[in-house]
Amino acid sequence: MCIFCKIINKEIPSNIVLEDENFLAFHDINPTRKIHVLVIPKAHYNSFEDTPSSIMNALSDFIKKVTKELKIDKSGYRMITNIGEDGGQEVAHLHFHIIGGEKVGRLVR
Ligand code: IU
Repeated sequence: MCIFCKIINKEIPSNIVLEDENFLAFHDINPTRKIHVLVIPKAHYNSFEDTPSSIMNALSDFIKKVTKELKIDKSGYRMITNIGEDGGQEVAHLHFHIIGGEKVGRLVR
């Protein structure tokens, strides 16, 4: 079982922001900004490439609830999903990074 599936099953503890039947948002263990939250579907998909559009659709609604909960929906944030080897994906369970709480700066450094 993958590490994020273990987090979903509460076999590994996490600092949860929001959870519903299908999705989970939790604070990244190694935050890169003041706010760094990961949003994942409870069903396992390796990456964006494997994820059905129906899941993406529902996930986008859940992410907006998460950004409201974090109170960054008005100030803004960056949303990233890394895909595969060249994309720098380390955990093979679809996840969106929600990064903010401060100006995150340019994407390309
Ligand atoms: P990536 O897009 O696959 O590179 O991102 C994986 C993220 O998962 C990375 O930011 C890690 O800090 C984070 N993470 C975590 O929050 N908890 C964990 O147990 C593990 C990784 I392993």
